Amino acid sequence: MAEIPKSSHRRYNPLLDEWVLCSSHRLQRPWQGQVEDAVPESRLRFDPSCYLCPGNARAGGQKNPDYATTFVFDNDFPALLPESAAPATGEGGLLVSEPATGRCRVICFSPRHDVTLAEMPPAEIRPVVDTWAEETEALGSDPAIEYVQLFENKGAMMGCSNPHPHCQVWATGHVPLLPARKLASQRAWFERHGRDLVGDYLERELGASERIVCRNEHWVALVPWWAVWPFEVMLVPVRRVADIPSLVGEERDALAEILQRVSVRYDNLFRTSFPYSMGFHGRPTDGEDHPWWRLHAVYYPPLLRSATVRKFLVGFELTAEPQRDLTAEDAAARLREQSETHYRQARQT
Ligand code: H2U
Repeated sequence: MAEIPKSSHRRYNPLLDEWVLCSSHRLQRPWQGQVEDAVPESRLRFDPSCYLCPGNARAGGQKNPDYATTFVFDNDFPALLPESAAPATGEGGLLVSEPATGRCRVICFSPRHDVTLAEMPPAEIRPVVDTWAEETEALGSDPAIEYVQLFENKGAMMGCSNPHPHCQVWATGHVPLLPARKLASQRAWFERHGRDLVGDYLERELGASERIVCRNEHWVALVPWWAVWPFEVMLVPVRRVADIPSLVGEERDALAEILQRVSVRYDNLFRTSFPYSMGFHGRPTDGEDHPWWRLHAVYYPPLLRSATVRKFLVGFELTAEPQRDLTAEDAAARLREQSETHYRQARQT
């Protein structure tokens, strides 16, 4: 078990080849939290003005079907298009550019406007997992697509445009920056050790347990050693699979379950609908097996001390390297002690 230093130190992220400065001595007590009931959010089951609710019109004039579980559509304002007329430039290594192509889709998790993953039973989240698998498979099978990124922006604080539960899929003709770094790290580790990096990391974490938040038979939720965001969480499958489509039925059920449990713990922490950006990192869709790759999900939530007090990545973080005061171990302990009954439900009963 690695000793946890009490004085300032840096921790290494072997997946992104990055460092984070940890100033644990700055906190007299590990917890300066404050719990408050945030202003109640709008709880309309159906919102006639929502462009994601069943039967409503979207910006392009298209009408959503009367869907009952998940609903997927091509983003009406895609960041990437299948064709690009941009030329490749950069002779001499400066003013370098290359054309970028791809497809962008939106996935609604539920016809209901007033729920989040924290309030959906795992049986209702399972179709979301299956939709993620189908979209990854369908988009990734296009030879023009090298990588499929699934991500959820939740909460206005993270720039989410609409509380209706949804995520986005951006399928790209290139492997983007962060997955490309993870590809290089995982491949190098595998070539050196003959095992997968994330699997080796998981084994160390299970041996130590101080950064584990919760787990089930097939998935582990933990605050990574190298966490940058105060309550950053990583979801890791117990069996090495390289992507969501490779998950078998039981692993998909277990993923639905742990997604819900982590979301409830997050909401309960500050008694608010917890904002975050989360995403899945699976293998590139270039037709290779990528035996070094282990699927994982990352949550990057901005809140630090309450429903309104957030961490900013500014100053030293922006100009030099990320920094945190709260230790990953204390963050994991705080998440671990949360109930798995949602505070809204607890209040009703
Ligand atoms: P965010 O909430 O994470 O911004 O995702 C919503 C997406 O929905 C966003 O990418 C798209 C936006 O382009 N959108 C449509 O495709 N159609 C609409 O009518 C409005 C928004």
